[in-house]
Amino acid sequence: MDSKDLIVVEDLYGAHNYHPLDVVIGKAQGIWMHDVEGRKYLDCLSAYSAVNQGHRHPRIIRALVEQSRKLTLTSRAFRNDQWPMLAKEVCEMTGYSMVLPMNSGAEAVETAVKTARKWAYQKKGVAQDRAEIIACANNFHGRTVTVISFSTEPLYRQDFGPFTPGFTIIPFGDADALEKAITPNTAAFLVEPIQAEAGILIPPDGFLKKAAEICKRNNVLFIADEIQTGLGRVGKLFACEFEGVRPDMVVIGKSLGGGCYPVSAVLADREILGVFKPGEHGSTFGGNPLGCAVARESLRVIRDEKLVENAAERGRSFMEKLRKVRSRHIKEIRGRGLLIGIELHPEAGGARRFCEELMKEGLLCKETHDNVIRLAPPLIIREKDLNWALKRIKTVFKRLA
Ligand code: IF1
Repeated sequence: MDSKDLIVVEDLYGAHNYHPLDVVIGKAQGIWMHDVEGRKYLDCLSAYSAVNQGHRHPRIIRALVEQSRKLTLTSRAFRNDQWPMLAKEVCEMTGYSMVLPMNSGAEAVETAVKTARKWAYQKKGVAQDRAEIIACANNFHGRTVTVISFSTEPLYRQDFGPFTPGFTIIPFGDADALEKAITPNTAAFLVEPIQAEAGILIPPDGFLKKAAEICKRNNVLFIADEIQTGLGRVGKLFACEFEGVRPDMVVIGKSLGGGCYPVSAVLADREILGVFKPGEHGSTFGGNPLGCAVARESLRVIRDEKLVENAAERGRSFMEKLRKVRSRHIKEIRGRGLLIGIELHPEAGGARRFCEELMKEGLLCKETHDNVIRLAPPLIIREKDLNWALKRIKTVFKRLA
């Protein structure tokens, strides 16, 4: 079937909870994707950072295939030989002493919420069912009912109530507001160190550090959602490192699965993740040997190929070059590492039409929040491919001038 037919079939049978660009990808390798007609595109989204190692990384695919020939799933009713090794390796790489594995990002965020609540009752002495968690306006942490209960985006909440209570919202980047929002019942502060969905928003300098200090002073857990920013995307292993902050709990996902298998996790020290006793939490596929083998190799690729360093260097030079693009439509270029946003003036007519033009030039990008073009290629990208992308971006800005 060609693209046209596949789009008709998808729209007929598939629920319409997305509005994708009309490009139908049939295969991909590295930074390149090919549609079913054979047209080639540079992937500038990386499946929202899930494909940081590039599409079908040979080592990750080998780990997937080899593990699938031996053992794929036992459930956690029995032990398997991959989970212990992933647990050890992810802790050694990140400096935490415990890890709890899940599958999707939203599930891992739910796990962090459950952990924080349990910790509040068992360790902090909060009265039953009184624990509060503070989150930020314009957050994105996933789509489950509890997670959208603290979303501030009406689109994500409309007709999905009733919602889970126990969440307070403060403006992103406002440390004073955090301090004021804390009560004796506050269990945790949950934050994305860079708000990606909200338009690649970087908090004011010093906010994360101040927030972490406020949390420490008030015996409140500082939880970083690094699902999108973590594992190298922003040019550090974790975005919190920009301010020297070590969160009490870190949530990771996306590229932990190397772009081929969903793996997420919550990282923390023993005083915190140690609150779980057998039977209190879990997931059929969480910690499964296939996912763990993939995650182990995905982490090794990040380390061996120096993807964190590459994201930092390529990101710096790409952002510099983007800042030289002259267009009356561009309001600001911002980002860290290879998580970059081009914010357009409202008069530009929205980022979507730019993404559609970029697609015609062979660049697949996704707008975020109407006026921001998000650029987030796989972290394996080389300078010459970014130059190729830059040329296409210039062409489109000239065309839509
Ligand atoms: C979709 C956004 C990106 C995340 C953070 C948790 C999750 C995500 C910081 C949940 C997921 C995705 C999911 C994707 C769109 C996307 C997204 F624009 F919606 F916000 F990346 F920027 N925390 N982000 O970014 O992880 O349960 O999806 O595995 O289509 O909803 P998940």
